[in-house]
Amino acid sequence: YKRSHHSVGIIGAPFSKGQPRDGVEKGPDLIRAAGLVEKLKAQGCAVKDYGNLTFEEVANDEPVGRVKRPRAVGSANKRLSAAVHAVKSDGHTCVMLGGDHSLAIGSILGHAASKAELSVVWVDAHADINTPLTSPTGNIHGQPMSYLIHELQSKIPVLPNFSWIKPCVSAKDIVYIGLRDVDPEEHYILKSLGIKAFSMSEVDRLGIAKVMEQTGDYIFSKVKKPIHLSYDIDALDPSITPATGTPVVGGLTYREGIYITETICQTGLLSAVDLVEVNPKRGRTEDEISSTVSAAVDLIQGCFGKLREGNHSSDYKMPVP
Ligand code: B3U
Ligand code: MN
Ligand code: MN
Repeated sequence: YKRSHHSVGIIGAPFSKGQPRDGVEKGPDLIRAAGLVEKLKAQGCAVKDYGNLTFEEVANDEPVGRVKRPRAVGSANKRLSAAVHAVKSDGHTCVMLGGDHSLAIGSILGHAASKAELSVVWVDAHADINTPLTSPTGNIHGQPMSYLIHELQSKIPVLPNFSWIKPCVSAKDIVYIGLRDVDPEEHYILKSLGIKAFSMSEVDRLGIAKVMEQTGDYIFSKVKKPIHLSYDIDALDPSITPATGTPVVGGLTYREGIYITETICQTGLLSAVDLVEVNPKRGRTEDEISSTVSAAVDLIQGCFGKLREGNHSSDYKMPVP
């Protein structure tokens, strides 16, 4: 019911080389053009926009094994991690606008550099936990979690520009929500590490309210760690967010998607958010693009206290006649 007093630092990461389709690098500017900064300010947030990162061109970025464009992805994420670390050092909750989901590597590592330990809530149709050796596509946006989890370290081969990457999350501190397109190798990894996952089956069985209640019970059963929310727009159903690289039918409704952000906000532990995989070139009409972008803005607003019941500031005074 209250207006929020969150302090938000926004970083744009116009990067697309973790996957093959161009257009996803337009995400940050489109989300800003839809009024993100103004809307967050209107709901009571202090907002600092750090602008867009620039990424160096990497020549001769040949595949290593199956892994595509490792040098570009490694160096872009190194820059991003420094930028996220700086935003956290300035005392803000960090919002990273992607770009593709390979950027979670730098975002989570930069966040982890300022905190002892993190919980990660990963909202996505996909698990993005392939190792370079299990990946069926070689696209690094399907692999970011594998580089970040302590328990998988022995399964990760050496890659150019990846030597700075050190795992920073424990398997027990991860919760997935929205899964519905998981490779067999990824399923094996999730099960063998005992990673908590609410696939769309659990959303169907329990309803989103119980899913979020159990998510909270799970991540608060130990010490309360800062939360990194990594939100892939393809978690939502393609009827709402069609402008994305790998849409998968049977996704979260708009209401379920927003409910996740409202409940994560209410924990008071949200410390960084990624909003990734908005790709205007994958929208077939202007409506498909604007529906995707406006859902992205709404999700971020939900992360910072916007409630569907309405909000008001604590010093509001009724006008008197
Ligand atoms: N699991 C597949 C497909 C995929 C992952 N993430 C997205 N697509 N967006 C892979 O490429 O690893
Ligand atoms: Mn993803
Ligand atoms: Mn996805």
